[in-house]
Amino acid sequence: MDSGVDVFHPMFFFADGGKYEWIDVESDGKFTQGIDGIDFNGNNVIDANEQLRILKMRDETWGMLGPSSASFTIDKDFLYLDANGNGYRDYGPKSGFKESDPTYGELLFIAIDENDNKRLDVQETLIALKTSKIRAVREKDGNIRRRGIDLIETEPDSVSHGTGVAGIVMGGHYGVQRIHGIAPDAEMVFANIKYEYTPRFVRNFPDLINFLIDEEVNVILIEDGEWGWEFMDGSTMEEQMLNEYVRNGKVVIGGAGNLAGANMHLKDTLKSGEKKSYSITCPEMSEGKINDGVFTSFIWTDKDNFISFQIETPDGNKTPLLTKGSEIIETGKYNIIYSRDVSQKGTVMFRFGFSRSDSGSVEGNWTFDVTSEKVQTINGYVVDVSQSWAGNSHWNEYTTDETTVTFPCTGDSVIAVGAYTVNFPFSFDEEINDLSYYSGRGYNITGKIGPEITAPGHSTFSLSPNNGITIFSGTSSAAPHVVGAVCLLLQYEPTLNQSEIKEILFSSATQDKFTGEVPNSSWGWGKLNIEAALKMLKNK
Ligand SMILES: [Ca+2]
Ligand SMILES: [Ca+2]
Ligand SMILES: [Ca+2]
Ligand SMILES: [Ca+2]
Repeated sequence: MDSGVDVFHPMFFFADGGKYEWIDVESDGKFTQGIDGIDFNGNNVIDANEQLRILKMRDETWGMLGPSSASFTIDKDFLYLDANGNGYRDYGPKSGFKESDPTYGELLFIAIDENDNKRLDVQETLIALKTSKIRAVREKDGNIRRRGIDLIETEPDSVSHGTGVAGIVMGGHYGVQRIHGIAPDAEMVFANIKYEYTPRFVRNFPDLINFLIDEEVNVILIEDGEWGWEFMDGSTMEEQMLNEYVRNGKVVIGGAGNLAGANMHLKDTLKSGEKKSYSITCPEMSEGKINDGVFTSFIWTDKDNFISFQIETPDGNKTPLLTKGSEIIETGKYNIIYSRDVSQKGTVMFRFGFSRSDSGSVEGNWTFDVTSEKVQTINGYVVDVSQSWAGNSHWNEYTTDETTVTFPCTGDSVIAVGAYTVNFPFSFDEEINDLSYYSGRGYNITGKIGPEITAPGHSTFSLSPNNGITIFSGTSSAAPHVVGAVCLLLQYEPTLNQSEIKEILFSSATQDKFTGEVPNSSWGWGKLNIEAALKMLKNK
């Protein structure tokens, strides 16, 4: 469940198109593009439509993977048959390719570096790619594209997030690329998220979940995290649908969210009758958008406690005391929507949305005077139009990283994955192998531990649309590492259910000086250790 996928990325085709020898036409002992090729018609000549050229991967890693060269990099780039001799790779329906065409364009090859000298030698084999690893895509408007029918027509991944996630799960080919996915033999089905303007930003979850269940996928990976206007207690219809799916023997995994470290969550314990003030500061512009919608919610566990709220707008006007019900009220130039709701699990959410009738920015300080009837711990969340993890609009008091695992990873059956830092730290004071500062923490409001396992999340590398290799970070990167690991376990033993998989993953996870004693609410049961997990399964 994500933004979509680039169905044309070479890393998303299986190497099932057969083995080929290539001919070194000028006998210079090396691959020469546009001259060397494959003698398909057996006439002992490389004809004009038999020449191979290099499809360079577009390196967006700022040199983190080393310098790029213009020549063929055998553990990164692909070769293609330049069948029309125009010097570039034609692909897709616009160039006349059809669903039945392998690799949906001019034929792609990987080169097998048998002697491991990082170059393509004359006697070394090429393997043609053929079949897409993508079985189906449900597009944002509900249209379903299927491999073998019309997958070639799939809408592009304009956000590029899903392509990055897919690369970590199943991109590439064993023993070929330096950077490839965890489970290259896996297939994926995509349910493309449609984003909305106000929380919940993803409203088509039930449709997406139902589609994936109908497709009988083994593992659902949820790539969305929301915190505004959510009960955060696993009570929603969507989370219960996932419970049902797991009860049927399947697996659900999601990124714990990147909400820590950005002051978008506060936690405080109110005394009986005590009035406390909390405030948010909202910028005029939030990540390039006019900040014309800011959303806050307070949640607590005692539904019989009627906590009251009075809000002071940035221009100094105050609302009446609000304790229950729901309404849209005008206060000066601002519109305030509020409601008090109780979840099926008894969690109370008092939510607010701030906007202006002239659609202007709600910039400035908003203050909440909060009075509780009883002793009560409350959690406050804020999110704005940017829908961003960066904390553009943020709390000024009582902020904490606790209870920052986001919906729908708050679901009882979702394995929430935290992120730790590998390769390159985010900042100078962040240590390799330590928890990424933004990785969502527990405990959840229900007492669930929060993240249950952690995996590499920062800085990791994956794919981007249009033949890209890119930096891809966050719990969004950590979670597909765990999905890939689960795919490998299922490849070995297809009958494993979620509780069996959890037992293997959690008991094989690495504990070190960074994780400390496990389980804990930052790391769960520790760091994903795929090798140990597979060995544990094999030795069972
Ligand atoms: Ca040559
Ligand atoms: Ca020929
Ligand atoms: Ca061409
Ligand atoms: Ca070689």
